[in-house]
Amino acid sequence: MSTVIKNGTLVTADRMWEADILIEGETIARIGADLKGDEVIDAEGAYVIPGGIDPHTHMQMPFMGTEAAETFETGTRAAAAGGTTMIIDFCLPGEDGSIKNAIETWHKKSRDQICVDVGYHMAITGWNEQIFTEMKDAVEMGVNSFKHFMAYKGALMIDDEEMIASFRRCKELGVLPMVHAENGDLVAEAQARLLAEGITGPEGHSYSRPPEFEGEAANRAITIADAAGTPLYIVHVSCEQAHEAIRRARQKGMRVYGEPLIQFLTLDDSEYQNADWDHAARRVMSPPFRGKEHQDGLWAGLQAGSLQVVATDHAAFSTEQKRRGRDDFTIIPNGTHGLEERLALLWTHGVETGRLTPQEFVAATSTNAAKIFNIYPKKGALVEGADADITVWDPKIKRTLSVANHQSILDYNIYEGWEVTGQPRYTLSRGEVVWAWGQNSSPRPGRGRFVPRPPFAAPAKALSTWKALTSPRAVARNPMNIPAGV
Ligand code: DUC
Ligand code: ZN
Ligand code: ZN
Ligand code: ZN
Repeated sequence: MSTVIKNGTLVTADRMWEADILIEGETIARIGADLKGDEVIDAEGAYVIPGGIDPHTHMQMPFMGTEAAETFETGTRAAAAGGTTMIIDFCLPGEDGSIKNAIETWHKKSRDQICVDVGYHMAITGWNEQIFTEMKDAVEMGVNSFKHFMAYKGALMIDDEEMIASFRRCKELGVLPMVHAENGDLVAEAQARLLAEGITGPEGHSYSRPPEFEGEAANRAITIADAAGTPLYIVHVSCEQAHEAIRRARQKGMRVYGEPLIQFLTLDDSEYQNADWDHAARRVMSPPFRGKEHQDGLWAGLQAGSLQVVATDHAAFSTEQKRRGRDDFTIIPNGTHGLEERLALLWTHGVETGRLTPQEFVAATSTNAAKIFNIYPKKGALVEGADADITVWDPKIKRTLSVANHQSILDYNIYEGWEVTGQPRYTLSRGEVVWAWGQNSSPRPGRGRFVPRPPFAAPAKALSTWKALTSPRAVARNPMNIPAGV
């Protein structure tokens, strides 16, 4: 079976041109003029782009005493509806502390549910010989990126010594460390002080996590990455302080990547002052939304290339779950949604406003993540041989974002009533149409696949043993083979 996408304008991270795409089976067989196939998809008046990749999601994540409500099924259907054909979800170790078992647990949760492809990052939430050893197993299981929480004291947070050891281990395995950059000790202290002063509402959440706490942690993580000689990916960059740290590191030649969220680009901290408790609590996430001046900085970073990837940190908690924190903002489950809205919002507020070119839009929503996480050009590209993960993007369709028409499991939408311009006319995952505008598509759960991601560099020949962890400072500013230009 072959399919031709005809009459569209192809857009990749670096080009825009008119051509047909011939898909045979699951991959792109040819790109050129006047191609023929068994079936035709009409892309007249539309852009044909690599399917979106959201490298930051949390489906069914056990977190803050509950579990994220979005399932792999509803989440990946929402992804398809929004033009996204791959997510990279975060595995968290369970009570046994085993990261190997965590990956198996995530496979069990996702396998029969996913409608589009997935990959995993692994969270490093402690440090011991078992984790040291199992990181190598995780790499063999197709995980090439390891996230470190510098916040969530008493739960997921690790300290500097543990982070230094883990970054060095990442370096020798040829994989990418990631950080959630917020100073968790300062956050915990601020939370206690605010509660003691009687500030219990969602506004306290944003007071307890100022941008300075994020900037400090970003600088610290960058310094540790520099000492370990490894690149670094900073998730959910929300503010100028963290952005500045990234700019400075890149300026001196370090490979440091920054990920603003679509939420941070479009929403600000006034949301936490809303008199409606539910309204404010539904927007509680960490880091919190910031002031407008930070938003301008993040847009500038995307334009200048100091920030590379627009993600969502999709962690969806229902209103009822949020209400667990009715009397204490510190127990409101942290997380907001955006997987389904990401492309339309970035198109509307980025491309339509002239801030981003269509090519930059593709880079930020797909190609840069594919390069940074080492799945390029299987994903994130329109080239012969690539997976036919393709979105036919219709820049004319207007839609009102609403709980009434979204695919997410959530009982609300933080963008309720927002008008967006641009929607997927079709979303194709490995050659199969999984979403068609206006047709109430229902992609088959379980058709999605896990995509293993190999290490970036060959592992060091003699891997260190658990005992030999305090190796000398080894600065190497370009130690991996992440393709240039991101
Ligand atoms: N921040 C959130 O808001 N939710 C999930 C985890 C995180 O770091
Ligand atoms: Zn985080
Ligand atoms: Zn409201
Ligand atoms: Zn996250």
